[in-house]
Amino acid sequence: MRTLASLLALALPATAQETSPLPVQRPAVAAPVDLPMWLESFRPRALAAGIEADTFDTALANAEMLPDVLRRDANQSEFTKTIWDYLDTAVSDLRIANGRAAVDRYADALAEIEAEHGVDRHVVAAIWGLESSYGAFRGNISTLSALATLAAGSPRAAFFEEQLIEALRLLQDGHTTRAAFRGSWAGASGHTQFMPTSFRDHAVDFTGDGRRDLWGDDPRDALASTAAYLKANGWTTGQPWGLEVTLPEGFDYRLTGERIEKTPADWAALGVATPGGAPLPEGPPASIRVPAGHEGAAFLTFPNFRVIETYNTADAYVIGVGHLADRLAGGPPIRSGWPRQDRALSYDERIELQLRLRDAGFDPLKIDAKIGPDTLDAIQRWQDAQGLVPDGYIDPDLLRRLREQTADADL
Ligand SMILES: [Ca+2]
Repeated sequence: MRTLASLLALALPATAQETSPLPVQRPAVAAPVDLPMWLESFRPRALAAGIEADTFDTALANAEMLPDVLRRDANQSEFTKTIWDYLDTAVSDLRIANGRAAVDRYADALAEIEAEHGVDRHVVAAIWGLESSYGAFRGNISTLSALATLAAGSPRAAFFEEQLIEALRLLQDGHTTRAAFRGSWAGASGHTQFMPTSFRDHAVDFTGDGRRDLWGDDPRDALASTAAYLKANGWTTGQPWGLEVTLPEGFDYRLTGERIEKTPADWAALGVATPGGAPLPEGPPASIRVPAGHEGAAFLTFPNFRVIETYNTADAYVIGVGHLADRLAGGPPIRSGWPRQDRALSYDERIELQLRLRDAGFDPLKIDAKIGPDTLDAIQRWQDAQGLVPDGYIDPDLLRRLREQTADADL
């Protein structure tokens, strides 16, 4: 969700850890918190925000401290995977088949939702597919306990306290029950894993029963709410999220990355084409992303890419949603291969990469293990200076080259 941008809520398994030659400062896991004591201090603030005493006392009577939730909150950056491993799971044959069945089953509702909110039904279904396998796995952690734990013990306590208050409010207003209110460790819940503030701001009652029920077996409120959320975050009706493209021999990879935008016509003039040879669609300025560098697939991405990013900022997630949506609509698999021999860098290695880039004079601006636009830009400039293809792709080989160059540096 938008407000969860930094959480990278992809439930991806961590890669195997390897010993790094650099000592790295890791985020600390918060000390255990006395939850009953914290709830007592929180109670007046919740009541002042409009939560009734009865609601508060009943809803949180059995709230539990969940140490594992705090551990995951602190270790979130460990969750990393190569894009091809991610897509193998995210857009598996089974998820495509289940998705096509789900789109058939809810065809009427999805058509109505698309007409009302202007968001492609296959994108809505793809988010449902990735967030909960079309409702099959909605998460089983008590949302109230998870949010209370995080509000009491996370470094982002204020954010989670607001989520907890909105969670109490939606219970108070009867949208779901305490028993049904379960989801992820980070407090997202329901068919499409909404945070409580996203529920407050965007959820809609599609079924007309007066409840905005994102948690029951009927997914229609959740599907409509997801469309409403995307619309509110700027979805452009009728525009694709992106599409796979081919880049010509000798393409200047300094032009890749979200910061460079050109119209499809301008990209076409540079030799960018569709894999099948059809003309590029007309559209607004778009970027070229190469999530696995010049040895992997390239995508021309339109502004709707950034709208899906408000759900989850990981490029792999957005491409997963977009590609799954295309497959649900009958589109072809991604045609380019991937450099499958490579592995993802660990958290420690990404920190080391950023430190070494800075030391080499290509400052990534932040040392946070996140490979965002500033780090990508620094990598591309460093690659260019080395005479490498400036595609921004990081792998163990790139880190090895950086280590060689900065071996004597005092980091
Ligand atoms: Ca409803």
